[in-house]
Amino acid sequence: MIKKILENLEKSNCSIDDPFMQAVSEVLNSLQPVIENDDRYDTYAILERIVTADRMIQFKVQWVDDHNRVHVNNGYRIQFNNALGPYKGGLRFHPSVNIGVLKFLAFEQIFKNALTGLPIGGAKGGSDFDPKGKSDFEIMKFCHAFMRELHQYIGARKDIPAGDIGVGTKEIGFLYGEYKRITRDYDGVLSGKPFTFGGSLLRPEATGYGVVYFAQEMLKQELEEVLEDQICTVSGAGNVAIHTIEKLQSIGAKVVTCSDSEGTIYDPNGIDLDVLRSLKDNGKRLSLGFYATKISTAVYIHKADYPIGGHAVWNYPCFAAFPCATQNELTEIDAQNLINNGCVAVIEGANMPTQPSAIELFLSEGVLFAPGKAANAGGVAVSEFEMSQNASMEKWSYEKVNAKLNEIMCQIYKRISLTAKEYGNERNFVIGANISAFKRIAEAMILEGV
Ligand code: NDP
Ligand code: 2IT
Repeated sequence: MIKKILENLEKSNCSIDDPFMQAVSEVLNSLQPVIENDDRYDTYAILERIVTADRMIQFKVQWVDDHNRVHVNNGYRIQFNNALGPYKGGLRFHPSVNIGVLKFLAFEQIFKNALTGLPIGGAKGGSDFDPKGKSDFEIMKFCHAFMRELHQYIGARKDIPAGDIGVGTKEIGFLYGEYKRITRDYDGVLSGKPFTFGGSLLRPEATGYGVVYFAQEMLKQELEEVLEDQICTVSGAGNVAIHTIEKLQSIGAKVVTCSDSEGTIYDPNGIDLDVLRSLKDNGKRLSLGFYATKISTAVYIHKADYPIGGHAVWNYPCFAAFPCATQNELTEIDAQNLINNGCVAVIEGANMPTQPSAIELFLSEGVLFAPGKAANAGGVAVSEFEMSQNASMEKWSYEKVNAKLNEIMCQIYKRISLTAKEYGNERNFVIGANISAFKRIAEAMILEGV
């Protein structure tokens, strides 16, 4: 049955190297032991329905730059599945954005959101707009134009967008400002808002901090290990990477790498966060090359100077690796390098950063592998806390949000490790995450009827 669904999908509109097909194949191939034991999944055509988006909205975004030139971009919102709660998921602004990328992200989001145990469905959206090199006014004008279309499809109990690549607190502020101007509603329809008008404390940090809380729990339970005094490698230099590095450093780990789309920094003394932030924080997009001009012990490796098929960021000895940049950034060659260099755990901060053959290698070599849909769910979890605070007009303390975030990440680890064991695949957290999320979503779809 699984093979047939994948073939049909391929025939209908997806090529095999489409990231959506990659994400769907991984999930469906995990589900064999579940579907063969419960006829209801077949009766209710759950697999066919779960791989089909409820709706895919595409719109034109027209805006004017600082030199009065007119631009047109594509805008999208994919509302994939709302069986467990209102559609929920981020917006990505990056030139590589297209339907295939957003479908994979929206599909993954359904499963991630289910793993949190919170009442949220899955969605994703964004645009092929490139924020790089744009002034704040241009970004504002683009965000306003984007929201002029998007506002008609979203709602605080319907679909609640948030940030992702290229969309942080600043962009969410511009988007929310326009939403309020158009609708006169102050209902918190976006999460990740600036704190002064409805944002939650800790939302900017939540994904990265949650990744580290997940890693701590997994290492404690599986290996009786801690991250303190351990060498870690991190890729990326954006929101998720910076807060992963910050939390790792605060618990005494030494992070020796970070990267962006142009190259990698290796700093044997540990990444200097102040310098990194001066280049990358809050939407700044200066080259990581400047880091090496400020810190004499650091080395900058431009991607053109590294052999094709791998990435310099994964070629250093480490105890644990945290891919936090983008999809498919960690190849089989990178995985082999990590294993050769003694890495015992890989925890995904980004969405689907590890290529399928690299995951297989980690699993076969006994490297603990935490998939993004489990390990990076802290961001969307705190988004849901923000929705709760907005609905009740409350403001929660930092301590309360942090404690709840930690608790959710530990629960996710527990849920997926128990499920992996229950289905005879101990320590296979890919199978554990996919099965445990699927059962929850499928149950709701069955109970809600067709
Ligand atoms: P940011 O835009 O803040 O940072 C993205 C980082 O990834 C930048 O360092 C960027 O480098 C790098 N990057 C982007 N595209 C590429 C590429 N094609 N090749 C190499 N590097 C690239 O985004 P986030 O930190 O928010 O997101 C990072 C990852 O985490 C994404 O996979 C996202 O989906 C995922 N995620 C984000 C959450 C959030 O709350 N923000 C929640 C859960 C997951 P450069 O500046 O050079 O483009
Ligand atoms: O991939 C993700 O989980 C996000 N970009 C955050 C989604 C959210 O709604 O906070």
